[in-house]
Amino acid sequence: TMGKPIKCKAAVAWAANEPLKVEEIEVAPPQKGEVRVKVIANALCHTDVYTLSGQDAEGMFPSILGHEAGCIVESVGEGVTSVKPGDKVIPCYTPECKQAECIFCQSTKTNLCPTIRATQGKGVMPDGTTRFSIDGKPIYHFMGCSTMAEYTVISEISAAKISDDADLEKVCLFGCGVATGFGAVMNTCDVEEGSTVAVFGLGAVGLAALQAAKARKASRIFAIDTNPSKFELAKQLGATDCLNPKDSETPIQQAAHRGWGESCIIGVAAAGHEISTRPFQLVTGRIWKGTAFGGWKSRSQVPGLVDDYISGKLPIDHYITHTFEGVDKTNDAIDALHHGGCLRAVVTY
Ligand code: AHE
Ligand code: ZN
Repeated sequence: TMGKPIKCKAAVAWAANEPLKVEEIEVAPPQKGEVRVKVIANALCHTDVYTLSGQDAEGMFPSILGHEAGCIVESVGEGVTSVKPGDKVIPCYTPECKQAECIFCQSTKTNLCPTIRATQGKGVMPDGTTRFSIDGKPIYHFMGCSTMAEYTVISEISAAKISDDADLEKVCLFGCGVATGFGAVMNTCDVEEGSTVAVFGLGAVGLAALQAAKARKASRIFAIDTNPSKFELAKQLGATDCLNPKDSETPIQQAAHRGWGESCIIGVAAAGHEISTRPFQLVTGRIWKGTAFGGWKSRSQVPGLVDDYISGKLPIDHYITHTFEGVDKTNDAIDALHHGGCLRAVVTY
C-alpha cells in the first residue's frame, strides 16, 4: 500500500550564511529502496555549520542539513527488507550496499561504497528527486541524511539497524564524529599496543581518537589543542601529555616516525585547501592517510558500536555537553557548538 505524505517541522537552510528557519515541510512517502524515519535525536556536527557557511561545493540550498541522528523507521518503500517500521536506525552518510557487484563493499580495505554517492552529493535521492517540499517547492537533501527534520527519507542502504535497547539520544553520536574518531584509530591506522599517538584538536572527534588510542593500549598519548580548557577531559580519557602549540616557539607538528609512522587526516575536507609535505617524508617510510566515517562499514559495523556502548565497553555520554528539546532549538544548538566548552549538542524532537 502506498504511504501518505507527512507534514512536520524542519529547520530549513534557505541560503548560505543565513540562520536556519523552522518551517512546516511535507515529507513524501519512501520510494523503492527507501525508508522514511522519525528522527528522535539529532546531534550537531561542525560539518553542518561548515556547509551552512556556503563553503562546501556540495552544499545545496534550500536544504535540510543534519547527519548525526538516532531514528525510528516509520514506513518503508518497495523492496525494502533489512528494516521494518518500529526499528531503531542510525542514518549513515557512508552507506553500504553489500551487493556482490560492489567491489568496495566486497573489499575489506574500504568502507567507501559509491552506489549512491553521486546523487547524494547533489542533494537528491538516487532517482534524482527530493522527498521534501514546502508548498510544492522542492527542498534538497544533505549527505543522504537530512536529520534536522522531524521526519526524513533515506536510502535503505544508508540505514544501520541497531538494537531495540539503544538510547537514541545517546547513540546518535555514532552517526558521525565519535564513530569517526574511534574508527581512525581502530580501523584506518589500526593502532597497536605500545604505540605513541598524537591527536591534534580536542573536539569530539579528537577526544574519541584519544579514547580509542587508550583502549588500544597506546603507551604515550599526546593531546594537542590551542584551548587548554580541553586538557582536563583529555587526561581523564587517557592523554599522558597535553600540549598547547601557542606555548611553543617552534612548530610542534613534526613528522610521524621514520620507517613506520602514520599520519591520518580526519574531518570535513575543506574546499580550496591543499596539504603538502616533502617527498622525503614518504621515502623514509612515513605513511599519510585519511579516514571517512572512521573506516566503518556502516550497516555491518555501526550496530556493534551501539552494542558496545550498551554493554558499557564504549562509553560516550561524556561527549554530550548540551541538550535541547524541539527542532526549533536547532539554531540554539548551533550557537552552543561554537563555544569551546561544547563537544556535542544533541537536539531531541
Ligand atoms: N562535500 C565535500 C566533502 C565533505 C567531506 O569531506 N565529508 C567527510 C565527512 S564530514 C562529516 O562531518 C567525508 O567523510 N566524506 C566522504 C564522502 O564521501 O564525502 C566536498 O569536498 O565536496
Ligand atoms: Zn559530521
